[in-house]
Amino acid sequence: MDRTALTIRDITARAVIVPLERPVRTAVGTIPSAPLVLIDVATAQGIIGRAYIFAYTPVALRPLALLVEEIGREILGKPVVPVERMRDFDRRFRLVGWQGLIGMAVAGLDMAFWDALGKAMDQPLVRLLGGEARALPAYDSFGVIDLERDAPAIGRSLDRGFRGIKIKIGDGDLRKDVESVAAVRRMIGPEIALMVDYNQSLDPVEACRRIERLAEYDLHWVEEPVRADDIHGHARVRAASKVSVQTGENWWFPRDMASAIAAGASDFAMLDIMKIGGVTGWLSAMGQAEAASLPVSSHIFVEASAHVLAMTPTAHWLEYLDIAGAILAEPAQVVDGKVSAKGPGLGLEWDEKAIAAILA
Ligand code: SMN
Ligand code: MG
Repeated sequence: MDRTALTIRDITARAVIVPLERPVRTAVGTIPSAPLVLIDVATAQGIIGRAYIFAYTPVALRPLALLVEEIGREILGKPVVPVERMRDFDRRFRLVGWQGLIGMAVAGLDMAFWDALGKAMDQPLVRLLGGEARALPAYDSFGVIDLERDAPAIGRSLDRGFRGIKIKIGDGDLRKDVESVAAVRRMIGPEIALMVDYNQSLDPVEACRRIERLAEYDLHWVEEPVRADDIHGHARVRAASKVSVQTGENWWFPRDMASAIAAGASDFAMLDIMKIGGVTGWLSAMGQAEAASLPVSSHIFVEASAHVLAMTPTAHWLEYLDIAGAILAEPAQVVDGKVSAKGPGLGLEWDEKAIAAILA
């Protein structure tokens, strides 16, 4: 009997605003809490596939939830075969395009489909895909920091065994960037990897100027120094900088990644499992990264990323930035600075009591 022969019976999407341990302060704005759409794909066989997607801003939250349910209505009765459903979505949305809420909704459904298959086989998704749930080196991801306020938390990160710390910069002038980077480098010492993230806030000339000045602090990477969609600007900065360039969290589906690779935009690839097109999109993207010898790191989505990153040939770092833990029955665990995938499926079970308290 084929336990993975599942049929889509019902798709629901719930909009919630999830509290964060600390706001995500970036050079281009602050995310005080996580607007998430919780997706449940109920199958005729009784299995429920679950996933969440991140709307970034509350204004997109309800429209995104509605979009998931509208798209879901069109596929009721179809088999839970993620690759076929993605092929259909590709054709169905060719005219409107993947970028934006459509792509986010499609990726969320894809993740829920794969979750359902893992649950049907009672296996963590990584095992279903032929990998193993190995412990992945993670870095603790901070926003723009205020050392007085954040020093205790950075200390706790080191106590938890994180071997990397990321901070966001670019919210002020170069002097402020240097102050933050120098202070954190002093605090964590020379052995811990230090990453910085400009969140697309500079132009290429200013980015080169600032990176030149920051290079003495042994930065592991400088992330999104310029606009995410300026792949040639990223390539210019990369060609001029001693520090490795990281980008990719805003690549929409594997074709966007292919364009960035062709432009020589980055030394690494930071894949966001939602924007890259879910598990199906990630499987395609990881092949591109291997062919281009790009080390792959994940972007938020800790739980699902732990599965796909564990089987990525050029796996690099898992970003630990927990945006969903407050509504999960079992939030992702960090053990000695590492994260391992857990199942079955993606290992997501909702904490319905916590959700009831914050339903948008
Ligand atoms: C980031 C951006 C938006 C939301 C969460 C995190 C950031 C990162 O660019 O890389 O962590
Ligand atoms: Mg980033």
